[in-house]
Amino acid sequence: MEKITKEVYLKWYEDMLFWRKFEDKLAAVYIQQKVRGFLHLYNGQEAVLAGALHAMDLTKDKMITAYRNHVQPIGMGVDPRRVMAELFGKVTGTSQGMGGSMHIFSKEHRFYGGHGIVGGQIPLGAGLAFADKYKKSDAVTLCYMGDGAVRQGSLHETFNLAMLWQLPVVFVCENNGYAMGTSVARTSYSTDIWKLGLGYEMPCGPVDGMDPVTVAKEMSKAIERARSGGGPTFLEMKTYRYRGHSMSDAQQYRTKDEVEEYKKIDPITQVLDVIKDKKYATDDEISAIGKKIKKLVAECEKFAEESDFPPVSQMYDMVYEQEDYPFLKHKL
Ligand SMILES: Cc1ncc(C[n+]2csc(CCOP(=O)(O)OP(=O)(O)O)c2C)c(N)n1
Ligand SMILES: [Mg+2]
Repeated sequence: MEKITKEVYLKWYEDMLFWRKFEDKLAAVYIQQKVRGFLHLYNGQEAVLAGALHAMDLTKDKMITAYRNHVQPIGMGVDPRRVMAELFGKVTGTSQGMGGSMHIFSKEHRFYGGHGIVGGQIPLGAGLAFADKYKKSDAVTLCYMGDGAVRQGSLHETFNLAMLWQLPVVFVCENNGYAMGTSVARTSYSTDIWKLGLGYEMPCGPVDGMDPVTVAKEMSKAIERARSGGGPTFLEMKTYRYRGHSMSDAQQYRTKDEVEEYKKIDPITQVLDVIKDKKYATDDEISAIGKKIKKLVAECEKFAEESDFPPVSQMYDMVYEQEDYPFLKHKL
């Protein structure tokens, strides 16, 4: 893993703050009904992504996750304006406005979604890794899932085969404490989710998911193991989401005090504290980062707002009809 230098701290601060503000903007435009359907935000969990990106080789490694998926593709290089446009359902979006919030996807940047079926991405992530092994590539797949998703049976089938075939994959559980309104403790006898790896003799362990330094170090070990033919790893990132499960969540399952406790170990604040303590940036430089981010978020909104909705004819592009299936051109 590359050293965690002053530049890395500054990048982490800028990236994580941008992701947070980008999603705050999404929450605001959702209330204005400019974004429809479901909207699941990542606020609080940013260190899991920032640390992972530092450990990855972004020229070849892959990522797949569930529906809390707006900022990961941005981290992997997708134009944030196109991500926002996708959420607005516009033709300039990452899937021409046909996917929406839960289905951000970029083959070019090796971000494979964006999945609404809880745990659906677990076998798919192993499949991506299988393809890389088969093609003798040394790329590694990061396969994310929530604490709710680990209770799907497909996790066990996938873990068994991933170990049997020694696939180059890192399984990451983002344990944010809740699956919708249900806490881990209400559904699990053992709340140490990482121990699920033990049954398959898969290297596994818990990680402080609020600290990007710890995440980067543990991710790096797992990625290097996978890249060098050592097979999969299962990491449980202990993290927290500040907002509700999706936008319509009265959050009666937790107290405001609990949320405030976690905000004391907020990843962005932790990184900013290091920047200030070590004098990596002056107050003016820090506020310049904030202004730059505000401008970029506004640009994303303007781009999405001013883009067109897809033409009606696009609706037929993805519809198959038996007669000439699957090569039928749209009719308009
Ligand atoms: C197979 C399936 N069952 C149920 C649902 C409904 N559902 C959507 S999100 C969710 C909770 C998942 O929680 P977790 O895996 O912890 O992810 P988080 O939302 O916390 O990121 C459920 C039950 C679904 N989408 N798919
Ligand atoms: Mg969860």
